[in-house]
Amino acid sequence: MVGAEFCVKVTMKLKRNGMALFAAIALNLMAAASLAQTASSVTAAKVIIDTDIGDDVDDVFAVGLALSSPELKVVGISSAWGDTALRSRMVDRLLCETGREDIPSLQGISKTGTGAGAFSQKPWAMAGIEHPHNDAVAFLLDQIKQNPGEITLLAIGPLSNIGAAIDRDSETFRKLKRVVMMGGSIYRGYDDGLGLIAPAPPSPEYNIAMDPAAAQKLFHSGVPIYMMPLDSTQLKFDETKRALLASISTPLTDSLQVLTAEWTRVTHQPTPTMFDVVAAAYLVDPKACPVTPLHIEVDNAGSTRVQPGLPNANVCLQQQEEAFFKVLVPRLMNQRLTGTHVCIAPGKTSAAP
Ligand SMILES: [Ca+2]
Repeated sequence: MVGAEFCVKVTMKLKRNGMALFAAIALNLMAAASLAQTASSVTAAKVIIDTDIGDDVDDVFAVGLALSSPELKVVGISSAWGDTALRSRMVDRLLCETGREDIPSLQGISKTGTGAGAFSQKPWAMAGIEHPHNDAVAFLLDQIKQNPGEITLLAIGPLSNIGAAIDRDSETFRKLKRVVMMGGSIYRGYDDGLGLIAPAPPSPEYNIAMDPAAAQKLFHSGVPIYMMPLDSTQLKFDETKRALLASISTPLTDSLQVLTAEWTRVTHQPTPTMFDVVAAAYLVDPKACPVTPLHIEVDNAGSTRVQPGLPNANVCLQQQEEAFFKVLVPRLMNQRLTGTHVCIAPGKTSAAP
């Protein structure tokens, strides 16, 4: 049974009778056993996540998926763009809630620009405990030096930290194994994501358009790029899936629910779009978004166009709804990540101001 079908059928059963709950739990446990087997039989891929977590809500789903996937070893999480101090504080709280404070949380460059998104999940982030953070760009370059050819960079925000790393030490940056990124718009722009109207024509995509100069440096860096553009990432975490997520309570699923609610309060949208999560899912299972080699050029306005020339990016052009949710949903439902202590600063709450 495929992911979307699985969600619909499980939810319908839950509505019909309680016995089906046990069937759903049994299915989850079987999948969990399968995941554990996978983890023990392969070496986890080393990943650094560079994220503008806190604006749109897809970043925290992407980080949550990475933390829930035994196929990945998250080496560090760096904050990108805008208020990177608060973003790192939000990462700290997420790592505390999920019992993964062994993962370093790094602060990136605090650049901003016209059209930048609002920090919708500020109340949850502000309630976290303040810690000092080391420099994200130095950490990235150090990790590449220590693990040449082994580190995958999952880039799910504007690319300022990446541009700075290339400026600081392009030779070391080239020793990344690859960059897997959400970004760009090849044949499809932002649309309703439902396929009910004709796809919108391509337009500058946020992660590229906030810092086109940094994107240009990345696409000319020589590092293998795996690119998930708007063409393949406008998948909806719809009401059925939200209901399924709400049927269990773990620190991660509770956090995802509150953060989605905070995002909804600011944006007046009920349904998250899984932009960044598709890039994370590709890391777990490439079938979640198969790629095509293309030569991509980034212009100064942030458009990403196919041009003649040797391929410099592997691009996923067609979204794979069933394969994607089959990666995401079981992992979120099966994880039992749990911290061991309070993650909210004394006297603080996550209440909106
Ligand atoms: Ca993002």
